[in-house]
Amino acid sequence: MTTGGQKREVFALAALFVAIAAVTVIGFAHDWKPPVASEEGARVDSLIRYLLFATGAVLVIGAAALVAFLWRYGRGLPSPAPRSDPRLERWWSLVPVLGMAVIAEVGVLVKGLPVWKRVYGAPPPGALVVEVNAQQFEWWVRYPGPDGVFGRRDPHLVDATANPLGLVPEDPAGRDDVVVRNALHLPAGRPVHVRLRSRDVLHSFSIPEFRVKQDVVPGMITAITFVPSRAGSYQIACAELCGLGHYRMGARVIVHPAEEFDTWLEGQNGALQ
Ligand SMILES: [Cu+2]
Repeated sequence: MTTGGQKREVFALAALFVAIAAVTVIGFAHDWKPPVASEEGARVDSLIRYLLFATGAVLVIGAAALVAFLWRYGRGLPSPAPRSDPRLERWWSLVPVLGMAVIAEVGVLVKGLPVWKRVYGAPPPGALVVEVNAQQFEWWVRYPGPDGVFGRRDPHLVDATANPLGLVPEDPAGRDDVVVRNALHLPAGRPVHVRLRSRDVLHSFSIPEFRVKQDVVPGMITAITFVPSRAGSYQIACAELCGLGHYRMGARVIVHPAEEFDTWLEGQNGALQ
């Protein structure tokens, strides 16, 4: 091929890389997520930002190097470089691998692990413990009531209208338990420990503003902790296809200022009272 033809190819490639880089940068610059409303969510965002910028920088540097080499050696001129140099190649395999490992590990260890510990570690003392029960196609929320103890449950006692969670009436701890359908009331600024249970199939407890998404698995309890940081009303959406009614398996999270939440909870009757 003529030198002119190759020059055009290099220009076209350079234009392609610049376009990819521009789209990437513009895509990163725009915040596609809903405004964050939990303390952990802010940290998750920070981790995502770090990984996007770090790997984005690697992409741009790599593409620029590729174009530069094409420009320098891709014009049909005899290359001054030796055809192969195993030692150099080994080094230039090792350096990017180590570089990427450092970028990833810094993200995971420095930024990721502390968030993981907050979300999946033991809840801090004073955390509000709430039970969220998923079933086709609704969410049942249970608070332990003034005694702070959840009453026992028996699957045989489940009754769709009278006793949806199968609370055992003989258990005094369960008498003051507060049960709410499709609404999760929470206080702002206080750690919340959510215990997730499913009555039937796999569901997923997802609150985009909290950056929370946790599978709800029948036969086991999954638990997460987070601190709602902003009063407001947000959507809980089931994020796991769980049947024909999956699309309508939604509920609201209502985050109250702390005192308002206490007033709300005191105003609720026990499920079995
Ligand atoms: Cu579901």
